[in-house]
Parts: sequence; C-alpha cells; structure tokens
Amino acid sequence: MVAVHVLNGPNLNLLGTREPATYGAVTLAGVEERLSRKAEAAGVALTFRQTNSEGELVSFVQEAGLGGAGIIINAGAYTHTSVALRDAIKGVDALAIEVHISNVHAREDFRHHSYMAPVCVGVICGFGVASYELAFDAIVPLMEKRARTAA
Ligand code: CA2
Repeated sequence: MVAVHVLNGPNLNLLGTREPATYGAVTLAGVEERLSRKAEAAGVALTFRQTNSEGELVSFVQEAGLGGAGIIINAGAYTHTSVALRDAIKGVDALAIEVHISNVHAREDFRHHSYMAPVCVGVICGFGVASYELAFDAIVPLMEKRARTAA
C-alpha cells in the first residue's frame, strides 16, 4: 500500500485561527480531514503531523523516507532557512513535494528562496489549503510508479 506522510512545520498549528487574509480560514485539523477523505478513497495510508521544532521535522522526514513513504511537506519558515531539512530529504532519498498555502513568490524576498526545492520532485504554492490536495493528487501516481519499478 502506498504511504504518504504530510509534514507541517512551525506555526502551522495556528492555521485558521490567525491571519486569515494570508492563510485562509481552514484549520490544520480541517486540512487533515480533507486529505484523510482523499486518502481513504485512493487506498493510501496517510500520516499527518505538525511540529514547531526543526529537529523533530528532520526526524519526521527521516522516518517517512526510510519507511518508503512519500512526503508532502510544508516546512513553514524553515523552508527558507533549513539546510538540515534539505539534507534529510536528500539523505533518505525521499520522494517529496514542497507545498505552501500562500504564493511565496508574491510575498517578501526572503520567502522566494527554498533550501528544499532542489531536492523535491516539485513545489506547489499559492492555492490556499488546496495546495495540499494538489500535492496529494501529484504524489500518489509517482509513489505507485516507484512501487512498480521497485517490484
Ligand atoms: O504559505 C505557506 O504555507 C508558508 O509555508 C507558511 C509559513 C511561511 O513562513 C512560509 O513563508 C509560507 C508560515 C506559517 C505560519 O502559519 C500561520 C498560520 C496562521 C496564522 C499565523 C501563522
């Protein structure tokens, strides 16, 4: 069975409660619920996690990658600062998609650079919480292809 881990970084626990103009009104629990429904329909094992700690996010990436799961990651501000996260994704040879709720390229310059993007399959940003659902739709066929190739 294809497994996908959705990993969320710092402050995303606040989703739906603050800054609705930038991040919308859906909570992180709401995002998890939407993805759980899609995962159930697709027969995918979904793990959904959030942490405010960079080290814990690195551990989540390692766990997912070493277990053969695909990764959808919104690393929040660590996207723009963390070499450790990039090393983790590359180090466990994870198939990862970077997501952002907001269009980071329409925001401050410091949000335009991602340390992770070069080691991810692709980046989806700017579609609100639908960015996660688009990433899910993109990652499932890639994981299925990877499983077929490995068999
Ligand atoms: O747009 C995204 O998904 C971001 O990853 C969100 C990060 C930001 O640092 C990135 O540049 C883009 C911030 C997450 C903070 O989430 C909040 C949600 C609601 C209220 C306050 C913060």
